[in-house]
Amino acid sequence: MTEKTIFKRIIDGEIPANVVFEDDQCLAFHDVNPQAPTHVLVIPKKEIASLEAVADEDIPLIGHLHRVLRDLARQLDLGDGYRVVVNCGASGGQTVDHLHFHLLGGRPLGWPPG
Ligand code: DGP
Repeated sequence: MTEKTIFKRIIDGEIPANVVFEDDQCLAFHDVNPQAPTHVLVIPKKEIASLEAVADEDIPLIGHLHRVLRDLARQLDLGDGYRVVVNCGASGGQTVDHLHFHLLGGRPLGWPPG
């Protein structure tokens, strides 16, 4: 059996996280290493390794996650603008093999990213 990812351990309540939202499909919590004044991660409770691993049956879930991201941006007062980032694969900067969406805001965000 493969080892649980750190995010699966957070979902299972084995390690703590600063949770800002939870429902039956997803969990949102503050990133431990914030890159902006607001940096929240939104993750599906379903174990999906990366964007590459998203199946057709997951499309409604992905839509739901984006509605949660939009609603969290409003709740967290990111009305000036924000960024949603998915790092995919090693060269894409992905370090945790559980699909996650970064919600970043609270400062001007430069472009292009590094
Ligand atoms: P990525 O590089 O896209 O795979 O982003 C993984 C993010 O997860 C990174 O910004 C740091 C964050 N992270 C890693 N471990 C933990 C943890 O145990 N708790 C929390 N809250 N965030 C974590």
